[in-house]
Amino acid sequence: MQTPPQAPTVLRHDWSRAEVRALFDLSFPELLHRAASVHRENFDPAEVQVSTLLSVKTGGCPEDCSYCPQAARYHTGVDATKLMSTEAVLEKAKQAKAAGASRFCMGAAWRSPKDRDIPKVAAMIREVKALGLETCATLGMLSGDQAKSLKAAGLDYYNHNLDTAPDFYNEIIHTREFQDRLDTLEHVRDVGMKTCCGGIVGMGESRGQRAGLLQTLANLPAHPDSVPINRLVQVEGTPLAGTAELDPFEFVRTIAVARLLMPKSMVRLSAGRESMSDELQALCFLAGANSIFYGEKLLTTGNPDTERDMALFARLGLRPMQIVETAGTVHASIEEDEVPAHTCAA
Ligand code: SAM
Ligand code: DTB
Ligand code: SF4
Repeated sequence: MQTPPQAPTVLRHDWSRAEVRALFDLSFPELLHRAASVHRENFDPAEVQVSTLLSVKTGGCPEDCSYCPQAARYHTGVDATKLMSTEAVLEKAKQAKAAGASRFCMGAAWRSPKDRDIPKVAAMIREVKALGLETCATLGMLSGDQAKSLKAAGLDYYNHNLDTAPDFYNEIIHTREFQDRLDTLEHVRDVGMKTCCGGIVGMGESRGQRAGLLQTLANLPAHPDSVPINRLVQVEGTPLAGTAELDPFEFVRTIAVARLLMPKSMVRLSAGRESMSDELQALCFLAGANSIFYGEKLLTTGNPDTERDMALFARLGLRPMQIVETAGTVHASIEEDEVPAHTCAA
């Protein structure tokens, strides 16, 4: 069977599900070749952006996300904690910076922050930013005013995932709508903050639904600046524990298609790395992943040891992306206006 021809196109926001599905259906070598080509047109393929995560408020969440160990309704052994102090967060951020991270992401197990929480998180953001780190937060749904306050505190990125395709969403989450997620992303974009938005694969969705997730992400009014692709971390006690494992090559395909659809975005090889072989991770970098979570813990579950990651970077000739500091702002070394108007294979 003939593969679809490779035609250069501009950044697109009008992908059909069939077009995205056709990319998934390419032969593995053809798909990886196209993704690797688009990757190097837009980035130095030896550079990987490195983010460290910290759970600043763990567990006790009222939502019912079927994958999540922090939902209060599942018995996962995660103890609920209060919001951490700014001092304790700052200490962790200093450690992350010393270990080589360029971005520090603060996560809270909230459906949405209460207005009274915003000044506390804003203080954390100001202090972390003063260290010269890029700042990211993931706190649940945000109102326009909350987004404005976080932006004013110096928040660079807001992480809010679509998680899965619109037509699989109701199998996974019942306590908030897909549209609620789109609304939060709009509030974040409207105040000029960068978006970090992706999803989880390996939750029992079909290939067509993986295509649907990536199609929805690429068709947002602006491509997310960072696109985390998480492989489900199965946690005992959550409804998704025991789900059939996703074929590792299908995970690599998902990374490759994300790279093709969103050529200028940082595609992050996110949760699930701890149980991946070095060879599988290398395939993900070849497929266009150029960002990772770094540090022994994600929010509540494990991540590879920093020693293992450093050894992998050395073996693959990869290096952490440096951040550039300009007046009042920090950003990764590759800026939109420095990269060529990219093309992508469709
Ligand atoms: N509570 C906030 C929210 O849901 O918007 C922010 C934190 S929440 C833990 C951030 C993201 O982590 C989720 O949207 C989901 O994509 C990811 N996540 C949570 N549990 C996961 C798991 N077991 N495996 C993979 N990704 C997971
Ligand atoms: C994202 O897409 N993945 C991260 C981050 N954004 C917040 C979270 C992964 C969480 C994995 C399960 C846990 O450690 O609790
Ligand atoms: Fe709560 Fe976020 Fe976990 Fe959903 S993903 S249960 S909103 S912490």
